[in-house]
Amino acid sequence: MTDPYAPQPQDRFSFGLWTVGWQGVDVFGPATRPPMSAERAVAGLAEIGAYGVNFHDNDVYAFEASAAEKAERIAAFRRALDATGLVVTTATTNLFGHPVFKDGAFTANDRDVRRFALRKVMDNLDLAAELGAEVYVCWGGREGAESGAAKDVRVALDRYKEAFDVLGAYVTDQGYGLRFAIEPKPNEPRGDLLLPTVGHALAFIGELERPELVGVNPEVGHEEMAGLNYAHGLAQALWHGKLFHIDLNGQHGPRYDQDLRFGAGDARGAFWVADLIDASDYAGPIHFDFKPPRTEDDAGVWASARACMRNWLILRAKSRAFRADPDVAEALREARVDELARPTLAPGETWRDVRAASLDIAALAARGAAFERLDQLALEHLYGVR
Ligand SMILES: [Mn+2]
Repeated sequence: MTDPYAPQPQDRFSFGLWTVGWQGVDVFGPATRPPMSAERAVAGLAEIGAYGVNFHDNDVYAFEASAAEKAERIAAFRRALDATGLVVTTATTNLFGHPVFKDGAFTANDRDVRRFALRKVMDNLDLAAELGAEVYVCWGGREGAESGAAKDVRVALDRYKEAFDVLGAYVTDQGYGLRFAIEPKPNEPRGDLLLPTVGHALAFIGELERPELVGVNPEVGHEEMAGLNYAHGLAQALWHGKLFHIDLNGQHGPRYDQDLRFGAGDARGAFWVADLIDASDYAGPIHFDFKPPRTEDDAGVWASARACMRNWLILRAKSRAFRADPDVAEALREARVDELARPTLAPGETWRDVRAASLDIAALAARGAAFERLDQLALEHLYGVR
């Protein structure tokens, strides 16, 4: 029997090179695993059934690499991509690791740092375009502050906008088909980060010179660190036509960024994410941005990467079974979920008709919403008893 939860190319699963390549360095201790080259990450991801990869410039070559070393590392990465058929779906820039970025990149108070950051992004946009990436993720890793007077947030947002305007001009002038996806995060590594949630990022995008080039890349853990409902954030991004990419992982509420494998955090939340994305017109990769815990050896790294894809396929199957269940169809009707799609005013009506209509408020107030039965059906599918 074929495994229904085996990844297929049409599932478009992708991983950041830094996920399986994470050495387990945290604030309390050094690496627990040896470095992993980009070509080994690509080969391993192809072996477990991934479709594509995302990379930071410095996942492929070191920050300090000479021109010759950089060329050699990029060539090895390319050979691995060619040998495995893995696609570069996405790329991004490391604007947070090196000490030069300790006060941020696009919003560092130091103007020279901001100019260096833009140059670093443009260098990697060239490589991203060459390798066929369609989306360029921008996580403002250290764009933020720990103290009030150190950062004038309104001025920092001027500089943040300026950076996206310059980069938008760059990809347009170069004729690249790349679009940017801002990845919000509320805090960590800075005390407070700029563009902390999907909503902040969507509002910011509306102020840019080329808003059509910029969308969002919401991450499960980042929204849940802010106590928010990730599926709701995705839904609003879809509503705005701005869901350019997704970063799937797991998190247990407001605490440090756990980057657990997808499905290992809030399982109920993950079910609704699979349900939403499966029924949406989102056409980007199903991308995982997680960290195999520091406890794991190499075998554990690949076990957790495989599990991300498997959990997605399991939850997607459960969501499809939920949607196909006749009891669910009846419960949805009872809960009047379809009625929400009906405009509040009928064609030709105006506010005058609304004001004139007589309503039985007491009867409306007494009417139950019938949501509990519906939600219990979802839980029973999730718990595997239906
Ligand atoms: Mn994270």
